[in-house]
Amino acid sequence: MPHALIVVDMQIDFCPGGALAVGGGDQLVAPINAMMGDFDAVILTQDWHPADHASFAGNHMGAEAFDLVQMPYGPQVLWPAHCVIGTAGAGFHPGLDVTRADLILRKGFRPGIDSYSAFFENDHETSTGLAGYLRDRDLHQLSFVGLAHDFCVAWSALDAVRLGFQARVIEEACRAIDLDGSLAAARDAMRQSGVDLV
Ligand code: VGL
Ligand code: ZN
Repeated sequence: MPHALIVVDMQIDFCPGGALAVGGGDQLVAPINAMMGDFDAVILTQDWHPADHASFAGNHMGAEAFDLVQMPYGPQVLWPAHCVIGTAGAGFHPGLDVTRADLILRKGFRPGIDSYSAFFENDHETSTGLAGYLRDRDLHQLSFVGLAHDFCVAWSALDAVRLGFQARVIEEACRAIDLDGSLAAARDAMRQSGVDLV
């Protein structure tokens, strides 16, 4: 079965020195580049937010980064401003081999709603269009790597199995933010949903 590698959010702002740095994020560049040739397709996702995005703590009076708030679509962690459209931090890590990507999928560009998953925005309803793209290309087997393990990687893998794809997460090629046990919770949820953790 055709097999796609989905490389999640390997961007400057999620690497050490970036606005929302994930520890060790830059260490994934070489192993991810090395595995790209093993797949029938490579897809990169790119977190891509307008400056007035609702997930940014600075856009909420009195809020601080990493506070949890209720949005019309459910709970939302507030983040430091990151991956702002057109800024250097929104770019891919300069070492990432972007030449191999068939598709670059941007997400999180609507001001009022965040999008961790590559498939749906955080209301779990608004589609990014990725499922249709993968189905049209018969890419039913998906491997996920990148940042962050416990947010965008996990939410993407969970949606993938919910949509009927076969999904696995290559854990040594992921790094987590790990807020209040979020990595353990995400791994439990993935295991229970039938995501293969390898
Ligand atoms: C991510 C928080 C906010 C991620 C993106 O890529 O996991 N996390 N935006
Ligand atoms: Zn984001």
